[in-house]
Amino acid sequence: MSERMKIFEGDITTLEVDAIVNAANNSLLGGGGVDGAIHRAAGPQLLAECVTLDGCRTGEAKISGGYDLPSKHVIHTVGPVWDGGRANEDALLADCHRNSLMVAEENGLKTVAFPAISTGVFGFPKERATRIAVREVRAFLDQDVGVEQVTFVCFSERDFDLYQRVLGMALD
Ligand code: AR6
Repeated sequence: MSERMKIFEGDITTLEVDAIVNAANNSLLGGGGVDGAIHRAAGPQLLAECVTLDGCRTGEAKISGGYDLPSKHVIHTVGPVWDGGRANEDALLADCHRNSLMVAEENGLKTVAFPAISTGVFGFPKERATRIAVREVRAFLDQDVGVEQVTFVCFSERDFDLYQRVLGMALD
């Protein structure tokens, strides 16, 4: 299992995988954070395709091409905005991971990379989000699916250490 879940510290737009997941917003028309970085690196054709996708509900996921990115596809998901834990945030964040992986599976993709969805602008507590992300990815991979490898992309050393700790516990 440890070979099927990896941690990478750095910029998700540099990864050569079948799909990188975007932490988008309901419009799917771009934004700041990792969403902005993905649109910049993919080029204007990504936005042109996103316009045709008709938005995305929180917790759901939609796929597009990767255009100028080294990854073949982008799977856009919309994480919950943290509201103190009173607004079903945990379940919605779990849905983001599960639905992104289901979209990958439906499209025959084998390698997928996730950023730490909702933990930037949307304010989800990092450790809580990391535990949910790892639990959902692990449960999905345990079903013996076509997706072979999932990379958790950490944008700081601190996030990398957190993922290492949570993954270590998950694998005990
Ligand atoms: N590669 C990997 N991770 C990154 C990168 C990158 N290039 N850039 C940032 N991160 P955020 P959210 C990390 O705010 O909280 C946008 O405006 C970052 O350090 O990008 O889901 C959307 O349009 C953090 O750990 O996403 C939405 O409106 C993580 O990515 C809103 O922000 C997520 O931070 C979504 O907010």
